[in-house]
Amino acid sequence: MNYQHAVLLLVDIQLDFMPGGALAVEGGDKIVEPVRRLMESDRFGLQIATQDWHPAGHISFASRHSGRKAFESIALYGQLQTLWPDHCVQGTMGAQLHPKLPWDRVAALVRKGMDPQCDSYSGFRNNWNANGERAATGLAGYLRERGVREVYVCGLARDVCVRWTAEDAIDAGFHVYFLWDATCSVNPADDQALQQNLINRGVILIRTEELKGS
Ligand code: VGL
Ligand code: ZN
Repeated sequence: MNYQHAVLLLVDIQLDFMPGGALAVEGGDKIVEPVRRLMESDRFGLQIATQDWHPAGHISFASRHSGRKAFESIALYGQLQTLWPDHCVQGTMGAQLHPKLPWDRVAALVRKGMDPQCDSYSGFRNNWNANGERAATGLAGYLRERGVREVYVCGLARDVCVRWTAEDAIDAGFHVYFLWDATCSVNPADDQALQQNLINRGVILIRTEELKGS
């Protein structure tokens, strides 16, 4: 085992974020092969997945806000909220984890975005609620109790849920590695700025082929 105190955190690798899905990330399916290799390598002492899992009519859906279109932003609880197409609705096909990946290897699944009134991008904390707080999911404590010190993030979308997860992991005190080629952006035009932001936050950007034993 190369990375004993490390978790591979698999963020939102779900059909709705794949080409043809409700909130398709262009080229999102290109991550499936590198992610499969990571999952099957047995390099990580622990593998954990997140799953975006919204109730129908979720606050983040443009369809909930009359006169609004998907990808517009509104003010919500004093913060900017992007409005999304309906996606990852609990129990639907689009919410399913990608069927070509070996999910049996995952020790726990963190479902997020279940609060009808609050969005949740990160696996560690919800977005801000009406009280101006970001509720913890318990993942940081879970990982600490398991002896994890390093968090390796991959999945979709690079510039939304993977980014927020990486930044929260930094804030929770973990060493964070961002597996760049095992992620893909909703908005690739902003990738350079995203790289700089992540580096400034202390996130280490790496490619999957740079991992030991690959
Ligand atoms: C995501 C937008 C809305 C993601 C989830 O997984 O990146 N993006 N919900
Ligand atoms: Zn969502």
